Amino acid sequence: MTDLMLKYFRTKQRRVQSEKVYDTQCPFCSMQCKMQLIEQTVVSRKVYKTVGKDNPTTRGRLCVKGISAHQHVLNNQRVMQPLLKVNGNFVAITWKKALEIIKKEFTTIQEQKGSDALAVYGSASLTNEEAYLLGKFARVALKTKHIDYNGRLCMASAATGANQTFGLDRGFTNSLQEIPYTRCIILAGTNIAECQPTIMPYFEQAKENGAYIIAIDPRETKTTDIADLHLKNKPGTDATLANALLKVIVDEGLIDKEFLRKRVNGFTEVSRHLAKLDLNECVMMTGLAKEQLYQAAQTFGQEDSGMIFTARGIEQQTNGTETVRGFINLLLATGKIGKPYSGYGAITGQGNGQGAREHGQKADQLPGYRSIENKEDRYYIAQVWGVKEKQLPGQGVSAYEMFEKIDKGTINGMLVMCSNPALSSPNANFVKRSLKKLEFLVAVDMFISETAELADLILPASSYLEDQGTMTNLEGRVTLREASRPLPGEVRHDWQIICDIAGIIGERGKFSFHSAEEIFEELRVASRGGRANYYGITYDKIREKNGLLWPCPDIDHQGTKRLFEDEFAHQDGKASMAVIERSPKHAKVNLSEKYPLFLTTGRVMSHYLTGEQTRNSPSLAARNIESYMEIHPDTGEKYQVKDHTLVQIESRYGRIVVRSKWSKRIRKDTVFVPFHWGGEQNVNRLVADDLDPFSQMPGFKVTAVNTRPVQS
Ligand SMILES: Nc1nc2c(c(=O)[nH]1)N[C@H]1C(S)=C(S)[C@@H](COP(=O)(O)OP(=O)(O)OC[C@H]3O[C@@H](n4cnc5c(=O)[nH]c(N)nc54)[C@H](O)[C@@H]3O)O[C@H]1N2
Ligand SMILES: Nc1nc2c(c(=O)[nH]1)N[C@H]1C(S)=C(S)[C@@H](COP(=O)(O)OP(=O)(O)OC[C@H]3O[C@@H](n4cnc5c(=O)[nH]c(N)nc54)[C@H](O)[C@@H]3O)O[C@H]1N2
Ligand code: SF4
Ligand SMILES: [Mo]
Repeated sequence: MTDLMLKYFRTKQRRVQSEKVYDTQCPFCSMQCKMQLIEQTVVSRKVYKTVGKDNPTTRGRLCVKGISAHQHVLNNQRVMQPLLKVNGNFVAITWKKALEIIKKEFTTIQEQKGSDALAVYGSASLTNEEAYLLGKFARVALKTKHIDYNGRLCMASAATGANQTFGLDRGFTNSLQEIPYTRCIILAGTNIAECQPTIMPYFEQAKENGAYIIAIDPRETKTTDIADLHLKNKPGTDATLANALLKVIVDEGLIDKEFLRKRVNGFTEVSRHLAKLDLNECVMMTGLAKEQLYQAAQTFGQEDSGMIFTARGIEQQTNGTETVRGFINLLLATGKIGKPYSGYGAITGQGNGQGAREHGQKADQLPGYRSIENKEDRYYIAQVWGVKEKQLPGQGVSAYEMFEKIDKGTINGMLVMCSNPALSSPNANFVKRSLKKLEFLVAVDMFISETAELADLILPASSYLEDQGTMTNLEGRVTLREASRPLPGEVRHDWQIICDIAGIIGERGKFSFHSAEEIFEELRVASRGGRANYYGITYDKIREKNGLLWPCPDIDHQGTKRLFEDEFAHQDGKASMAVIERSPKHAKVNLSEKYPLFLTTGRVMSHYLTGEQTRNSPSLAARNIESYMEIHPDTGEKYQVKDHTLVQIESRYGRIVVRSKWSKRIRKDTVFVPFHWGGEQNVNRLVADDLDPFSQMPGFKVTAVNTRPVQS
């Protein structure tokens, strides 16, 4: 909204008795749209409105989720005090009592079972300061190696793929401003129109400027609608597709030999591998026509510039890392990276999906994208934290693997902060059973989520309206969420809660922060010299520059808009091309007589992740009140599934019941179910527990299932 419009909006409100305006950023996706909550008293009644605020990324735009975000925060379902489970019911207790209970339970577990018997489960919806502090808390206060977070279910394959190929992962190698000027765009497994709606104008401008857009998705979506060419492939066949495209590019002589020679390792092995590849077999596996493969490969290869964007569609696969690398291979082979209007972008998901993967809440990671296995990195961080290198624990296990450890009895207590794994994890029935096995579970949340419901203790956390901190958006821009609304009830900030718990278990000295900015000052130093270097970024500088793209190594540095212009981040400065030969673990996604359909999962515009927030937002809940299964009418007929009826979907792992929705926009061998609902509608009860061997990403995007009408 422009200043003029705002003025008009305000003067129109003649009956307004008082008004407060709070600046903040949207609590949902990685666009991190800047916004204001306008709180007015009108005839003694409070009314609220959210409006967009200008900024370099989203120019004041908001989508429907952002506009309605305040509704869940102001909802009376919000948890306002610490809640203790007593005889199966939650009762309100004081913070003092809550912290004493934590001290007693944590200490007992660790005395009896050792430090690693406690685990921490974090989130990429936390601010950088909180994500950083949670990693420090696990290693320094709890002294456990077990910390991981929900980003493992999100962009772990993209991060691992980029790290392996480039030696660095910043999501986008270029800034958003370059998108309108590129000549060819591949959108692989991303539904930006519903998932990052305010990014769309960049792509629409590119289209107006003549860019050719190729979308890869087993379904037609609002995103594929803008494409010139839609490759409607079989789910889980994207690695094969990337290989096939590269083969055509090589066969047609569309490679950039000079670039490959100077800047890339591994092309010889890749081309040898491609020579063995049978295009007809790729056609059969992907379910696409050969002409479509040629059209896509030739256009991408021939254009002067090009960009590839990937998201969860190709990444949430048991070969997600290799698939990402397969698509990056296309950029390397054609020399379309490190140049204007050419590059790669993993379209990160959560609000701080990028930043929260850089500062140490991953099992194998220390702040600044450092490695917990690297001696030098350990020494540096130990010195920043004021501990001995030997005292830092080693590498723990990934998010889902923590539940396996609980099941086996080697993890006995857990702190879950800002995540709802009972609903969002694969093989959700098992995860729920594991959570129930814990001797002590603390959930830090705003609502009694399906995970919090299983907790012994719930701690009330602050929201995007109250909690100040930095969030790194999808282009790698570090932004400052200025949130200043007073804390309601007994609610505390996540960072305060971390400090409070550290304090009560005897580590107050290393966790004596009084503001988010103080934590950021320590984070800056901890990230200094690391790959994700934030040292040159300060709150004042973010305010002045409207955000800065990392790396920003010193105070005079202005941030880095485009990566890899001269060299990649591997030691020899070269990118590393990968031979992609492993096919997804088809053992469990192979269709069979019993499970004849592919199930894929994803999102709808009006809901966010496990829906805890958006289902508590009346305007959003009303748009989609329940889950559904998208199915092609012909497939529906085949399995006696009529439109708009209750159906059962079954996999080797479980069963759910949702309503059918006929659509000609999906492949006939595939059904789609969003994952924003719990209980009987939780699609993750069906998803297998196989993980990508490099990123430990589950295969959310392909499961073999059957479906039938629910008998009444
Ligand atoms: N409205 C809304 N927006 C969100 C979110 C939300 O929950 N709701 N979540 C945020 C988060 S955390 C994330 S990670 C992002 C996710 O953003 P996206 O990754 O764009 O979202 P998804 O719907 O999970 O998947 C994208 C597309 O992948 C397709 N797909 C499924 N299987 C395959 C496959 O095998 N191959 C290919 N090529 N495509 C496939 C799906 O049909 C879907 O259209 O969105 C963020 N924004
Ligand atoms: N089948 C299937 N499953 C998936 C996916 C898929 O595509 N398909 N996608 C995966 C992806 S990409 C993601 S990112 C994960 C997300 O999975 P989750 O992290 O489990 O999902 P959220 O709904 O974000 O959970 C956040 C919880 O924290 C609470 N919360 C919100 N803000 C705050 C805060 O500031 N502080 C605290 N303490 N609590 C807060 C919310 O109320 C909610 O209960 O799901 C994954 N699961
Ligand atoms: S959900 Fe994403 S696009 Fe929509 S307002 Fe929020 S940050 Fe912006
Ligand atoms: Mo995500």
